[in-house]
Amino acid sequence: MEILSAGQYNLIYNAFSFAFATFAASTLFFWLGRSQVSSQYKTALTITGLVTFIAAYHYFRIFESWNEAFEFVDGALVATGTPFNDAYRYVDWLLTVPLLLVELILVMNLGRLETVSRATRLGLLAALMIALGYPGEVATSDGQRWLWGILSMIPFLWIVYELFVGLSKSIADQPEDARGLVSTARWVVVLSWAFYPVVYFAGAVGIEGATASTIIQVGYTIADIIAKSVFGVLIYMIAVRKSGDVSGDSAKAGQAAA
Ligand SMILES: *C/C=C(C)/C=C/C=C(C)/C=C/C1=C(C)CCCC1(C)C
Repeated sequence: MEILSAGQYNLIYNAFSFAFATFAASTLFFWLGRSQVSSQYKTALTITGLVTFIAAYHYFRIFESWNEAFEFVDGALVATGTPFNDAYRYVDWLLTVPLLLVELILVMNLGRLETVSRATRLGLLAALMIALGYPGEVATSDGQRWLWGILSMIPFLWIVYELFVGLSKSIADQPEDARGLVSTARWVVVLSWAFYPVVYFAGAVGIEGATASTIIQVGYTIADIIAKSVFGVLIYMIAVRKSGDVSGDSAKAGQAAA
């Protein structure tokens, strides 16, 4: 990696440190929050905390790797020769991205069959999207980056389609006071996720250098915080609201009986 200015280096260093603290604190919040929701939503919060736990671990490793890749010698930043390990990100995504979709499905409290089929389909699509993106991320030619990136866009667009078309009836069936939050959660997924391919393809149109590295590292970090912690808070709010929402549950039971 080309040498960054001390300011750029510190900005990235602080972003990684901030993300680690955010994910660690989020994990505690989500797991302790399980006691605030009724039993059918506890698994959703367990998984929400698992996602931020996995992310906290990886940001700790990313932070350490960043620390080892550079050092200051007489006030000047130099590379130590130990390469910065960017693969932690993809390993993290491979685990957390399917789980994020499972969170959303679980908190919607759909029927058992629908939960299993939607969570499986969305989870597999998400894993496929990340697995297809990786060869392009580490490729040395722009052509390869384009090829794998476009292949990865197919499951991505399929997920967006599932969230807006496949889930729209289930969202309409949510209790009225939770419907808006569920719809917001879906938008947070789509908008925060859309940021990743933008950053990725910026690397395929020749944006390079220290400024690009700074944008990519800080940009992915901000997107991760929104996609995992901010989204998690929405999942938590939906679970709390639906737990207190006796009328919503009985309306649902009424529908099932009819
Ligand atoms: C917590 C981490 C999250 C939510 C990561 C999400 C990552 C993506 C939505 C990545 C998508 C990509 C494409 C759609 C095409 C180019 C390659 C990727 C992997 C950057």
